[in-house]
Amino acid sequence: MKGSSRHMQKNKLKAVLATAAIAAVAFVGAPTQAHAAGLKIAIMPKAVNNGYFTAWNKGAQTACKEIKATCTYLGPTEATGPAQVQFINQVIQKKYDVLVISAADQNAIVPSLNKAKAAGIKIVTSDADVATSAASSRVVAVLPAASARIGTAEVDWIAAATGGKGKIAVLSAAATAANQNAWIAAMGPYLTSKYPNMSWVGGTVDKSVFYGNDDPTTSTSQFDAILSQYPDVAGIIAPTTVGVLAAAQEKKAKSAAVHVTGLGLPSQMAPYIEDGTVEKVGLWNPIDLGYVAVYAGAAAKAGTFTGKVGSSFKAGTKSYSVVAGGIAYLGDPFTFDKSNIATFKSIY
Ligand code: RAM
Repeated sequence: MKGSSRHMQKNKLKAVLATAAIAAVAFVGAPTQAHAAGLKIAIMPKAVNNGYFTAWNKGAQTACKEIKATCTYLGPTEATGPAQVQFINQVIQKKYDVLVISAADQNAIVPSLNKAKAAGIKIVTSDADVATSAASSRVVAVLPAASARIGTAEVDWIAAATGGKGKIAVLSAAATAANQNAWIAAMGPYLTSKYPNMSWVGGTVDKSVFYGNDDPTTSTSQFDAILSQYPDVAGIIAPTTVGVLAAAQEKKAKSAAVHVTGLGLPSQMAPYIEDGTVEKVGLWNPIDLGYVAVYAGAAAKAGTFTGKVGSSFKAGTKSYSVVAGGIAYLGDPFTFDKSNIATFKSIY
């Protein structure tokens, strides 16, 4: 009786997750708002050679088709601000109408964004924002979820893996990225207050962060650096799809005892979740994130969306409102483990 009701519950959960996964892409549907056709929109990732941004661009391109815009995916192969600046200059020269950008560096790109803004280009940051002090350089930031939700969730995942014990390190992207930095800032006090038997390898969270710069080779060598500097490390949180993949691969190659979690693409992490190298990772749907960001930019160009706190825009069937800081949020991340990875790995 117990067993069969558990089985039913499991099936029910599977059905709910499958529906959630489909719902996550389902609102990529018919346009709900009139936009001028023929807009020229630039979609700029931190770096083009990152699978996360390939998915983000997929959603962006879907939105572009729906609103009959011409969208170009362009950006550097190295996730740095100076490398992005060269591409922002091209966007200005080629007179784009809208720039959707994930900021590799929260400060270094701001002067170029201000030039673009002065040229009449509507700028939407998406995924990674500029510094709070530079918020006026963009119309709105379309971000996955509140930073505290993302950062604290990752601490809960590593606590579940380590049994709530031991020393933890962070394998991040670039030191200049606002998104990772905000998530890491939220991890620090949460781990200390919620998990008395866990601590940071360096004493505090900021002394426990290693930067892999969203580069697979650097991420792998930084993973190794954590293990050699802190041989008793119990868990590594990698709040970057590039970092968590490198960590899983290197953990497996070295048969390292350390637990690994973070923000991973289910399609990339599936083999490591299926073979038990990694218990659980999480992520929002990057396809939806890119989709929503394009709609925000097009509405701003059409003059139907100001980006002011309380203003809103539509993307597909949903409406998004701007909250404090000039931010519109997508929603909480999903988590992926052995129970649902098969469903999610085929989506993104
Ligand atoms: C990497 C990038 C991106 C981040 C994801 C989780 O792909 O750093 O900005 O949002 O990880």
